[in-house]
Amino acid sequence: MTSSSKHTAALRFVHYSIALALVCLGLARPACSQKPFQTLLVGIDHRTVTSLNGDWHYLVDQSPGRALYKTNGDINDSSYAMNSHPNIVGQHNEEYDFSTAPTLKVPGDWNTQVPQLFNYEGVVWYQRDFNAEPRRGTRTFIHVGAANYRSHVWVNQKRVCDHEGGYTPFDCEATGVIHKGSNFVVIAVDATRLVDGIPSVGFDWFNYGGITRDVSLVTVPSVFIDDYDVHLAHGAKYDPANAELAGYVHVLGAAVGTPVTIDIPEAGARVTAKTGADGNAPFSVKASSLSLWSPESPKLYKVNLASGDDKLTDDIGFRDIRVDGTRILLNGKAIFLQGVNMHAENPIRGGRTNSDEDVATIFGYLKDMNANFVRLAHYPHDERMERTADREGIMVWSEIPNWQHISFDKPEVYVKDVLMLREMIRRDRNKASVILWSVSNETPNNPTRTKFLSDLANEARSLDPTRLITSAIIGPKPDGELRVNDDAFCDALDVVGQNEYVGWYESKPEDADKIIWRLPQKPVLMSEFGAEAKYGNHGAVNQRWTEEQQVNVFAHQFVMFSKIPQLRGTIPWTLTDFRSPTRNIPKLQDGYNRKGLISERGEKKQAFQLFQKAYKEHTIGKAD
Ligand code: GCB
Repeated sequence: MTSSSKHTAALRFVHYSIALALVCLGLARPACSQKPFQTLLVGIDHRTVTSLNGDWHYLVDQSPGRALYKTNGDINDSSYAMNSHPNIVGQHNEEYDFSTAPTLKVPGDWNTQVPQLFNYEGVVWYQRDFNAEPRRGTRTFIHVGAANYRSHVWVNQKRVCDHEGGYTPFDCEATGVIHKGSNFVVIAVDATRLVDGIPSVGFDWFNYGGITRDVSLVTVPSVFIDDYDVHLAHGAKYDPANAELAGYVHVLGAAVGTPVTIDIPEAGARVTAKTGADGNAPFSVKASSLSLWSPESPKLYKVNLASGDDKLTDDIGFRDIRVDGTRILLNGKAIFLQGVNMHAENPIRGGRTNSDEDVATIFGYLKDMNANFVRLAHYPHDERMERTADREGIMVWSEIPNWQHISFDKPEVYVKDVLMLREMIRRDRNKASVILWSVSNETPNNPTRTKFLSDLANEARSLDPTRLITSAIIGPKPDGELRVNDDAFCDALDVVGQNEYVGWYESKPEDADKIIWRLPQKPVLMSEFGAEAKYGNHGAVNQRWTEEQQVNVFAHQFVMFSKIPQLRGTIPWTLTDFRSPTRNIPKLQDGYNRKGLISERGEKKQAFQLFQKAYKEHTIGKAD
């Protein structure tokens, strides 16, 4: 990104922050609890931090949050957040006590840890003690990888931040609030669904509540690197001789002209840039030797960043991704994406994915399937996923949870959406594996939504002009043997994701053989297709819920795909069966969406083998 476009992006964010504040003034407060963030630390897993993972005491609030919300909807700062202890004898005071309360593991959803909380979608209060030794000239943050859906954080009784959004990270500044010795943090997490939330109230996955990702205490110098972007310079055309790296390093609190060093020894690239008035130091530098990142060769470089007292080393790969007509080019070479969809749910133990073991299991499946691509549906997953994808050479689609019905008519929802988009892009913009930012999934085609999402797609493009912007479009109404996607929103996309369930929700599996698609003249990914099957349930190819029928649906889809010239990727729904409270056919579903190629216990269905073979032999689709 050029310095001016970065500057424009920064300015735009300031505008949105102001807009958010104004919008919130006029709203029911619980619906608008988020304050614009001061910062969001990038590369946190490459800094030395104090982990706050482990056992946290918890108390369940009375729904809809009697201790958290005052009757007018304001946040109550003087209830459980105080962490005071009851007088068991003597004068009556409080009627709660964290110190003797049971514990929940962080990171972890509450649903799979406490049987009574399995279906709970309200407020849970978390508390833990921690030791600190604040030093002069430093700043301290509590970094939360993700907590679903709204979070309010107090340190030593002072509220340090509020956050809305269940799948993106946030930082709460504790500088000046923490002291030497023992401190405590209280986090109230509210998993209540909101009509104006993102996602809104109805969605086809499990609403795991709680602090679902890592929490850490981060101490940095008072002037520190909070954001950076190091990428292969993205010119108008791909140039194989291009060895220029470009981007920016943002140093929070830096005076104008503060030097920042970007050093990539193995690539023979080193440059010192200077911060501008906004703390941002744009740079570009020629590398004397550069191997580009690709699935075949997922090369990562040690990138050393330093400014003043702060330094950090990240592992970053460099590659070029762009569209040429209906082709997708990776480093100038046309590619076909052999993908699969997945939710962030652990296939063996259930619950949210958030550990190295979880991620290793998933990448084991992806590799076994010969996939080179994964769609992380329908929200940003744990950062470990992108880190592992970077190392393993699996390309990634990352998405914000604009799922089906969103309040597209509300400006404040747009403002929240931009913040969420920004948090997603900021966390993962240095991951070479991420090639696509998706702004939505299966939204209703009407002018209000088209304007909203087209603006959001353009926002994503201006925040990151080096990647491709996409969205999963809902399957069109059947028109005999025709399926027509004439959604105007596709104009705002680089790559069109097309969902469809021919052979499951509509038509018979074999009808797919005759279906002809009219699709935009852009690269198209069949971003969802599939059928439900219970692992071990066998029968005829036309018997629903059997493994044989699931294979049959896919086999006919492959025939249909062979007639789509601009098809550049296949992404079956989905890698594993996943919990969804709306899936209530006893004995077949039992609370699971059964469109997985693998069961929730890790058992591979016949359809898994079908894709494994097709992907190994590259029999579906063409790169150009
Ligand atoms: C869809 C949605 C996905 C659902 C899937 C299904 O179109 O995008 O979230 O889970 O269909 O199984 O119905």
